[in-house]
Amino acid sequence: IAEDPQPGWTFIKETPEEHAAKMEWWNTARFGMFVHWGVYSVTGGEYRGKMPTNSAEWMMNKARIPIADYRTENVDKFNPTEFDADAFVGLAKEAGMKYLVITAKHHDGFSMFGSKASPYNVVDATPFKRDIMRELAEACKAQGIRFGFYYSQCQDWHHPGGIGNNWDKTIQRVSFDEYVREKAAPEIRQLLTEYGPISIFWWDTPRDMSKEAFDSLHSGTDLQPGIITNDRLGEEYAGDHKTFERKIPSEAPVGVDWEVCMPISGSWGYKKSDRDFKSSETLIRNLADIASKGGNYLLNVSPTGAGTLLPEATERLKTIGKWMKVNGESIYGTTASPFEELEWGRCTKKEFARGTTLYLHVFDWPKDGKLFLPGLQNKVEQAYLMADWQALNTQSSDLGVEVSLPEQAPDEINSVVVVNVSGA
Ligand code: JFZ
Repeated sequence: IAEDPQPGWTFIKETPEEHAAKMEWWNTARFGMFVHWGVYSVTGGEYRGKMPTNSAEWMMNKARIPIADYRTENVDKFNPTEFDADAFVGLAKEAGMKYLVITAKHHDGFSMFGSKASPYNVVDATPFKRDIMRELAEACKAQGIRFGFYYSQCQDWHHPGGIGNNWDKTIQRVSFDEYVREKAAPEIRQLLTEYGPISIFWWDTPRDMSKEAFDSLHSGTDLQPGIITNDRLGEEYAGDHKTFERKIPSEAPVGVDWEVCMPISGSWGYKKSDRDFKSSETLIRNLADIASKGGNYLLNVSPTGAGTLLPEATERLKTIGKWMKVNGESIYGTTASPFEELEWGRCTKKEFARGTTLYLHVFDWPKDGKLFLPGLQNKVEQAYLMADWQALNTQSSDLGVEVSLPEQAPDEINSVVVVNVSGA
């Protein structure tokens, strides 16, 4: 038996050329915002004085909270009056992010939009009554940010046919197929027809399911031509890109489009006690590291029950934005460079008709003023500092190219040196 190039039910509806064209904006963007926001954000991961999990959006499951209690403690109190979609999207834009993906429904089964399939939603079941997905969709459209939905298609701890809730014994079980028919499939169709152009559908998390269930979930995405999906619909489904979780691969993945999703702090959903914020230095270097391997960075933030981000998150996004304003050219539209993790930093690459531009992301500024790029044999046309366009001298040898740097790094976190070379 020959190895099947399209295993299982995976059906490919586009040619490689069509696929590449569809992915072009995504592969140019390199940086997006992930948002975990739901009714779990109200108590910030706390239940009866305990914080049972590092991922606060899992609180209902980890603390085995009955559906009725979850409603009174979280749904009834969800009233994020400080939420301002324009300001929120504006901050993503200021950070240099090109797309935004938000939890339309997480595992707890609560729909953050005016669902017509389930009354367990933000418009019908909370004092807030506003359709958050609509407000964000409109703000993204107005500000030129691509918009996408995260949707937990299998786990649903509220619907009696959803997967995952084995602690609430009051549930009168129905089949998974019924859950798909009644809730998941119609909600997906609604999200993909009533919220304008949707660029991404982010499935989470894969489970075995019947071909019928798979087809009715999957076919929803046909409603948005050009939509990009991740690889978490079902075991049989490759999607358009691979998702890495929390960790950056140490080697560049080949032959696939890929993304790393990572929370800015410890938890995906807002957790009151979580002060595990990654430094701006780590975040900016992560972005360069991922771009140098040809991937996207989907950086998660966690709005509170009030509807705003903590100052720690806002401050970091603004710092990244300042760096991107100067150095964005070294990130957007770049591809993996032939150079692996370099001693002093990373390298991204762009090809032009005139030749190739290498962007050297210098994390550790050399004390002796000599930056060495091992193995580069192309002719160097020019080299300069991205921050101030100051020209730099270079010296080529059999071993590679040495760039002479000024004593002072223009940026303590990541200074970009641009090297234009001939050829590819
Ligand atoms: C899932 C969710 O359970 C979690 O709450 C969060 O939304 C995250 C982004 O996605 O968690 C996963 C899913 C898949 C893996 C790890 C965590 N995985 O494949 O390694």
